[in-house]
Amino acid sequence: MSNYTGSEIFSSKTTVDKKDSRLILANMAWVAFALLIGGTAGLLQTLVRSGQFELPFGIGYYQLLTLHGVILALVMTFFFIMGFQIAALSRTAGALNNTERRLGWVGFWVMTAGTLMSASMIALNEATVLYTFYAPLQAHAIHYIGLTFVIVGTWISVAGQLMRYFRWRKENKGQKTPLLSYMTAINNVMWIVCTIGVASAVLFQFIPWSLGWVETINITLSRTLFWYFGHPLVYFWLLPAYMVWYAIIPKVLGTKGFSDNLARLSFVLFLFFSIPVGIHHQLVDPGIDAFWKGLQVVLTFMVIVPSLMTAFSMFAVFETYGRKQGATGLLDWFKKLPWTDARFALVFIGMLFFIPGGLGGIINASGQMNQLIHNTIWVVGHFHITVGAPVILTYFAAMLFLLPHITGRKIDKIANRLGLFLAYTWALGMGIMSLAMHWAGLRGAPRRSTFSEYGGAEIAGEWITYQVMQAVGGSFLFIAIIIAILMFLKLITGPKQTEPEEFPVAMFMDQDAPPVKWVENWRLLIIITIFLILIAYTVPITQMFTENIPGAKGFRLW
Ligand code: HAS
Repeated sequence: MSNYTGSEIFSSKTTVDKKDSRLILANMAWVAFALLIGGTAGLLQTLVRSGQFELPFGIGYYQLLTLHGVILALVMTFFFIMGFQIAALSRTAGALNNTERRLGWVGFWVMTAGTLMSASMIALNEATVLYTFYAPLQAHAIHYIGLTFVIVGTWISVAGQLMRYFRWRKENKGQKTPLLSYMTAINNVMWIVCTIGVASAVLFQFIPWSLGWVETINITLSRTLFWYFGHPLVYFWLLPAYMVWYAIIPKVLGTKGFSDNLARLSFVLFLFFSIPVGIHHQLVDPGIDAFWKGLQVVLTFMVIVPSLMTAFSMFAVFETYGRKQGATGLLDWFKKLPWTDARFALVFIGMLFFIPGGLGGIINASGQMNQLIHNTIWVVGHFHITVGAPVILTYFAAMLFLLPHITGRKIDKIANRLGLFLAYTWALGMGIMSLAMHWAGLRGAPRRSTFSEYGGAEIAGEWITYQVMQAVGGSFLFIAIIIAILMFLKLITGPKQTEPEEFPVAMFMDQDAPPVKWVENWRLLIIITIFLILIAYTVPITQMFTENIPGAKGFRLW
C-alpha cells in the first residue's frame, strides 16, 4: 500500500510503465500524423477561400474545411487525450494491469478504424458536412458510422482508465487519490455523460436517415443533441491542458502548486456545469423557448468560475516562484519566470491567449451580444484562441516531456530550441489570424463562406485585408506545424539515456490537508450532474416532441 497523501507518489516509482508507454506512443503517433494532415488542410482551405487559388480534382473549400475540423478538433485531440490520460494514470496511480491496458489498445484500434472510415468518406467528397455535421447536410452513412467508432473507441479506452483509477482507490482505502488520476476520472465521467447526446443523434437520427430508412430528420432535436455533447467537448479538450497547468507546471518551475483542494473543486465544477449549457450555441435557433435559452446562459456563467479559479491559482504559482527568485516589486516576478524552458514558454503563451479567448467566450455567452457575433467569423477567431492556442500549445508542452520520458531519451538543447521556436511562431501566426477573424466578424463577415458567396460589397476592401491577414497568419501556423513535427521526431530519436527524462508532478502548498471526502463521492457527483442536466434539458427537449414550434417536427425523431 502506498503512503501517498497528495499529488505526488512518495515511492521510487516515478515513471510511466514500459508496456503502457507503447500504448501512449501509439496514440501520440496519431497526434503527429493528424496535426500534419489537418494543418495542411487548414492552410489549403484559407488559400481556396480567398478565391485566388484552385485545387486539382475539384477539391473545394467545404471539403477541406471538413477535413481540417474533423482531423484536428476530433481525431488529433481524442488521441492526445487518451494517450496523455493513460500516461498520467500510469505515472501517478501506477501501471495499468493487462485488462486495463488491453482496453486501451482495443479503444485505440476502434478509434483508428473509425478515423479511416470517416477520413476516406471526406476524401471522396461523400461527407462534406463540416465537423458539426448539421442536418440537413447529409453525409454517406459510413462517415457517421466511422464517427460512432471513434466515440466508442474512446469509451473503451476510458473504461480501462476508470478501472485503473478505481483499483487505486480500492487498494488505498480512505486516502486522497493522486491529483492527476482524479482529474482524468472527472474528465472521463464528463465524457461518458455528454457523448450519450451525440451517440443518440447519430444512431437514431443520422444513420437511419443517411441509409434512406427514413426520409426526414428533426433538425432542432439533432442540433440540440449535438450541442449537449458539443460544449462539454470543448472542456474535454481543455481539462487535460488544465491538468498540466495545475499539476505539472509548478514542478517544472521547481515550486509547489497553489492548492490541491482548489484544483479538485474546479474540476468538480466542470463536471457539473459543462453539460447543461449546450443551448448557448443555439441562442438564435428557432424551436427553443427563450426561458430555457436564458437559463442555460445563466448556467454558462457558472462554468466560467472554475476557469477564473484556475487563472487565480496560476497567478499565485507564478508570483510565488518569482518571489522565491528574489522579486520584490509588484510585477517584477514576471521577468524571473523561466523563459528559456520551452515546457514553460509554450504553456505560458497559451495562457496569455486564453485571456482574450475566455473574454470572447463570455461575450458569446451573453445573450444579446451573441446576436452580434453568431455565425460570423468572430466565432472561428474565438475557438482558434481557445482550443487552437492554450489547449494545443499545452499539448505540445506535454509532448516535450512525455515523448522522451516514454522512449527513454533526453530533451536536448535542439529539442528545447525547437519548442521555443514553435511557441513564438505559433503565437505570431495565431495572433495575426485570430485578430483578423475577430475584427472581420465584428464587421459582419460570416463564418464558413467564401468571398464570392458572401458578396459583402460594403466591406469588400476590408475583406481583402482580413483575407490576407488570415492567409499570412495561417502560413506562419503551417511553418509552426512543421517545427512541431520536427520537434516530435527529435524527441523520439534523441540520445538514449539510462534515467528517463522527468515526468514532472507537483506537490501543493496544502499537500498535507486531509482529503475532502465529497469530491470523490461519485454517486453524489453523478446525481448532481444528472439533476442539472434534467433541469436544463427536460422541458426544451420535450417541447421538441410535443409542440408544433418552427424547426421541430411534432412527436418525431425524423
Ligand atoms: Fe467557446 C463557441 C462560450 C471557452 C471552443 N467555443 C465555441 C466554439 C468552439 C469553442 C469550438 O456562449 C464554436 C463551435 C462551433 O463550431 O459553432 N466558450 C464560451 C465560454 C467559455 C468558452 C463562456 N470555448 C471555450 C473553450 C474552448 C471553446 C475553453 C475550447 C477549448 N463558445 C461560447 C459560446 C459559443 C462558443 C456562447 C457559441 C457562439 C455562437 O454563437 O456560435 C468559457 O469557458 C471561457 C472561460 C475562460 C476564462 C479565461 C480564464 C483565463 C485563464 C488564463 C490565465 C492566464 C494566466 C497567465 C494565469 C474566463 C485560465 C497570465 C499571466 C500574465 C502575466 C498576464
